[in-house]
Amino acid sequence: MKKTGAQIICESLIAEGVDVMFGFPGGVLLPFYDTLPQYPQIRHILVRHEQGAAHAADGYARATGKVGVCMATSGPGATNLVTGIANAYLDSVPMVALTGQVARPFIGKDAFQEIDISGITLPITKHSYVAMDTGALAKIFKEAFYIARTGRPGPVLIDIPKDVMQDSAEFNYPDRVSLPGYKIPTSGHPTQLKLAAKLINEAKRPLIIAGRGVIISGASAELKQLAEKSQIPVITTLLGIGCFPENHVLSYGMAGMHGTGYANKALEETDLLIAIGMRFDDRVTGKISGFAPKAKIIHIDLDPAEIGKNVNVDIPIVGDVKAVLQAMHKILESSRHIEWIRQLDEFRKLHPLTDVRESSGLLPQYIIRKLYEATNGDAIVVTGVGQHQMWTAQHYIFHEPDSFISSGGLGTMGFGLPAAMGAKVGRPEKAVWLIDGDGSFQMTIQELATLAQDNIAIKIAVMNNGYLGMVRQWQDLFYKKNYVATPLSCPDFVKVAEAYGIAGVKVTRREEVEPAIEQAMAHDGPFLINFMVEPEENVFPMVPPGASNIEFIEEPKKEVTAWQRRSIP
Ligand SMILES: Cc1ncc(C[n+]2csc(CCOP(=O)(O)OP(=O)(O)O)c2C)c(N)n1
Ligand SMILES: [Mg+2]
Repeated sequence: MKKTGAQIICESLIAEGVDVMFGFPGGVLLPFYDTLPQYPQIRHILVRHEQGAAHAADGYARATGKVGVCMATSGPGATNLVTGIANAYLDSVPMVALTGQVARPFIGKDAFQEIDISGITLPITKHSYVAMDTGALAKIFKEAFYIARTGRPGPVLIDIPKDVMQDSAEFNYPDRVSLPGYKIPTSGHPTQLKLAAKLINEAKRPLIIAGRGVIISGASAELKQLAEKSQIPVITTLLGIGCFPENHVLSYGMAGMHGTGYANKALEETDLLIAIGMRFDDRVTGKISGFAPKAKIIHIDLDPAEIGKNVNVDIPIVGDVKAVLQAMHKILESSRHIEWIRQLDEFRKLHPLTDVRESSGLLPQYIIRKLYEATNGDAIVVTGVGQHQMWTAQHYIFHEPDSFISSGGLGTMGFGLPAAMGAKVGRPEKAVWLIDGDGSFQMTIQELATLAQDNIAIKIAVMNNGYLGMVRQWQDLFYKKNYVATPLSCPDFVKVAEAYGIAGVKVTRREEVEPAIEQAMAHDGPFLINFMVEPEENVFPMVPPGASNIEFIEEPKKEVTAWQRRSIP
């Protein structure tokens, strides 16, 4: 049967199981928006800025494991998506980004709102299409969703000229894709698996470092099984948080720049590092020459491009993490590492996470602990970027995969609010808390209007320190407290929320923390708490930039230590 391009887009979305999309209209999208009401199965959420649409699709995708969909008009609408697409690319998030394009006869004429968005996003998409023919739309959609969600997931762009939406063509949604050049590795090579199993069986001080690949692969159960069978302690990357329950006896938290002291000590002492679904980001390795210096390394990853990219490894295993761990489980011996685990527990005692020290001011660490207690660790927690993000990673105890949603690779301030919105839309049954910074929050604050219009009941905790705190911390530690361009004024967030029709309270004292959290949770609808936190609190431990992980520093030291004098590149 013949359908218009706009109808084919909607039919294709439905065929892919899409029931919600985040978008913002414009001239070239009018044929699409004119058609959308024929398809009430698709909920369209109108954001206030296209960056919000991309981050919302991202948060939705991370919270559900499904492909997130966002849409923007040509020109400025499309360019407003760019940060969100880059964010999804760096964190391997499945997304399909749809952009309108000027009609075909105008392409290449510098027409009004014409921009080459597929060119702009080429390095930050897994794949992209310019749909020049209505008859090809269905095939393009089929492929785009397949590419976005399979293998190492990522964003796929489809740019669609206005007249392609207006023309008609036969519609048949393909039931399979044919992409001969696109190969997805499955189980790892048996020889490599055997070699790895031998090393694991022989290791005295084995350590697992797990990343977001475990979550993407849905391999949390397999990871737990493996760790328990061979009694191997587990640390994670920032984006690996939640892939292994942090209240498990074998969990030693997050490693890297703001990782726990004991995770970084474990990295220093291990004789066999088993890196699973992680990519040795510089924030987790520190100085490469000082990374896991005594260890052989096994690297399990789906993407062969990650093998040996940053760190030389002894045994690479390219394959889907879940399949590899299942195969590994069969050939591994049960073992115990009593001495090693005792040593790690000793590290934990020597280098605890400092949190609730007595302070007249309000400490973000304390608030996050209270949020954990109040939600029983059962919320989806989304963050902005900065100190509050690191404190959340350190002090909330995550039990489940997909419960910590944060911008890792790109470190995008402004990610939090729209991503939390997307997470709540995808998982309405879950409590979703946004823990944001006053700087990050102001970058996409306009999405409060979307929360209000669509009654998206997220709870917002703004850690209001009056600073671009993480940058101020670097100025404090490495630039002689020369606080330039980091003191930050902000509007009264409670009043702003109120103006958008959202309830909120301001909290200045410790005694008010718990009641405010209770009030937020009891409130039917979105709610904001403006926590006026200690302005100059720093995140510790910290591995200074350029240093090895083992050189982490803990409490604010009065004396200037060697690393503080080091000149930073
Ligand atoms: C879009 C963007 N611009 C700049 C930065 C650099 N940056 C990283 S953290 C940070 C400060 C964040 O301030 P805030 O959101 O208030 O969080 P805090 O560190 O105070 O908790 C800045 C400016 C960034 N990560 N993203
Ligand atoms: Mg701040």
